[in-house]
Amino acid sequence: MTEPVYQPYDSYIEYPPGEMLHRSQEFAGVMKRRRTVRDFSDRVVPLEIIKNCLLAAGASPSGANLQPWTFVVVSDPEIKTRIRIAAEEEEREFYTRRATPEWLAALAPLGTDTNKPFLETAPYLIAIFVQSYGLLPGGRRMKHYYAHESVGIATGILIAALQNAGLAALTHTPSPMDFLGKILGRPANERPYLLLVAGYPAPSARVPVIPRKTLDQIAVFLPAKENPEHA
Ligand code: IYR
Repeated sequence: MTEPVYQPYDSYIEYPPGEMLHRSQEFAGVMKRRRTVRDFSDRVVPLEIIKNCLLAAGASPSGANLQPWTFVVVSDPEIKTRIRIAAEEEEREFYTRRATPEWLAALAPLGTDTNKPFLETAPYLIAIFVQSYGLLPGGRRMKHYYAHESVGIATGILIAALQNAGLAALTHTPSPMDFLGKILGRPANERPYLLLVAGYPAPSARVPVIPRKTLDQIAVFLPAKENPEHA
């Protein structure tokens, strides 16, 4: 059993309430401008920006701090082509056979189809893997806790970091995604979680007109009970 080692929380910065309000508004503004993009430009994006976004994602909380994620950054055109071919094969199966009419109806407002040119056009594909278990030095397995939740949180922070940096992203989930592990040569403990496409939107990019729920639709504010001790 390893005992915890503590240090003061020196990296914490407290902002005055006015500044907190401003920062929270600004960040909500940045995130409200986020749209899932399907038309990407082939413009080059410096890898350093992607690395910084990955460092932000890597600072996410995770079950028992086991950080059960692997991000594979693909920019090689040949690998992107192989991923596109394999993904489109799955998508053809999905759109013509696997998807229920109900599912296709839910997707209709997004205008998606089997054609995934962005997998070749965008400068980066970030394949995100969940490590279902870890591997200890002697090859023994280390159990991972809440691995999917942890990778979901890290993915959300990565999407926010890309948006904050001024990039567009697309969460792409061809299903099943087993081809990703094969093409990218990932070990048996890693399962594909999501394929994130990142880059500049094409100048001609258009996004569907779809609604966002209002605050009242997504949150419930329970009134605080009067506490006589605090009255
Ligand atoms: N993976 C398919 C279908 C798809 C499914 C959902 I749920 C979406 O939100 C969007 C698309 C595709 O990428 O076309």
